Amino acid sequence: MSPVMNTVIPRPSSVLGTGRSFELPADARILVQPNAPEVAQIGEFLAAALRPATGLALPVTAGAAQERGTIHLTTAAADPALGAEGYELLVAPHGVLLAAPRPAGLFRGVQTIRQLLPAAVERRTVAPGPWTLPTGVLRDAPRFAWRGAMLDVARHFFPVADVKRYLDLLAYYKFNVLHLHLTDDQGWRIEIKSWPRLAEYGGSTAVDGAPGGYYTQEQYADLARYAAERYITIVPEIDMPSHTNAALASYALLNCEGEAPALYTGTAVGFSTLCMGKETTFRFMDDVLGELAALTPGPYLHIGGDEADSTSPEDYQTFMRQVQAIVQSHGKTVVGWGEIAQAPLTPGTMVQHWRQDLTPQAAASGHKVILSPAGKTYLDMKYDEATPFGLSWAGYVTVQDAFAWNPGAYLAGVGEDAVAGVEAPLWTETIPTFAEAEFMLFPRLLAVAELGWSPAAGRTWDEFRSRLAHHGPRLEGLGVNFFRAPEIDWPETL
Ligand code: TNX
Repeated sequence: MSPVMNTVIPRPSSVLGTGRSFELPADARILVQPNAPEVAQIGEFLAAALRPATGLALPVTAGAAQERGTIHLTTAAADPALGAEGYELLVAPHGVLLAAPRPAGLFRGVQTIRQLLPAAVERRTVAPGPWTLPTGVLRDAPRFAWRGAMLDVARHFFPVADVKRYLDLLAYYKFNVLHLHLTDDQGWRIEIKSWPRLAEYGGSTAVDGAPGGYYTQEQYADLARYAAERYITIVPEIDMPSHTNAALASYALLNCEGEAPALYTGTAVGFSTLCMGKETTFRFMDDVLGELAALTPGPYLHIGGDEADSTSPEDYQTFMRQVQAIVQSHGKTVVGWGEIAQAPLTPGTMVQHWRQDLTPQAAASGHKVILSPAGKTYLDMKYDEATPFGLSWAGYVTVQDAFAWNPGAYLAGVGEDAVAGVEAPLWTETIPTFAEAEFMLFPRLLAVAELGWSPAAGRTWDEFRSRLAHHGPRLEGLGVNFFRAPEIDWPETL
């Protein structure tokens, strides 16, 4: 059977198969543009991905011209119209050329190369070849600039190794944002040097007595670096003014009454609030957001703002006015949940829609929107009544539900131009470890990847469904604990 080019997820903008194949020879090399350390690093990433299963040495060497039997990576002479993350891939019977105007585009193209090889290439031990790619020409660039996933590390804590694994999997499907929900009533997960009890005490708990934990600043910086090597931006969230019981429990002086509540391990929402009548609250916000801004190479700080049911409307306005000024003073852009659209927004502030809210009004005054509608993108929702964990307040979310909607025409009055992109949150009240997380994320996350990256034109559920089936063995090779959704005709296992 001659290999085909149209199994890639997310679906590339254009693919022209030419019906032959290129087989990696025993002495295959990865050829990188000379004097371009970033390109060489991407070449090393590709080699490291392919070596374990292929058993090939795959040396990475510098070279400006194409050579037989190589995969050639270059930013020279690539079409600038491909943009910040686009790339062009030419697979000929004698070798591969990957060209992109920017290194990020090469990194995205490298994921396509991986996906064009047999699924067994994702195994971590030597597998039988031959290691062939289908020949053809592929031109590709993303539809949206923000292709995100959110992990709630507050309700249950996920150690650094889990987050790195998640970053690896996100990279494979061309995501470029990982939003970390770092704080909530049940736990504070980031070390703040000026307020050490937040992590030490406020981070000691999780839902239902599960182990707590937090990231030291060194660990967080390491995660940000690991993400950057995958061209993924980490967007850290400090959820305020509600969802703050862990902070309020850690410092009595943050409470209006001067008394600290107990730590909380339940799953109710909306009961806690920062005290807007206290100067200390604003010093706290400035210290926390200042340290976080200094640790964060990306341009965004997420300030939460959701479900502030115990904050008066006047206090909520005060909070929003102050928090936007503070974030701006630290050189970052504010992102907040849809509720923030109830308050006056500073130019540049982005709104993350998750349920019925005033997002359309914010969009009308020029604010960019991130779409996370719960009934489509909340991957903590059960697939169906038989799903062993997860919630169902927004309904069941099948793979087809996650796939079959158009972000550019989802909210009345929020057109394609107002949409920064899509993001799939995983809230973890019922998700104790990353194995359960994988089960909820996969395969629905692949539908989100497709919505964020691929053109809407020509999109059909039937076509996606058959392409998704090819990813069963890939996810298996990657060791992912995925849900064998009955909607998909999964092929024989690896
Ligand atoms: C709503 S979405 C919340 C979270 C919960 C989630 C559970 C949002 C901004 N707030 O606090 O974890 O529902 O699905």
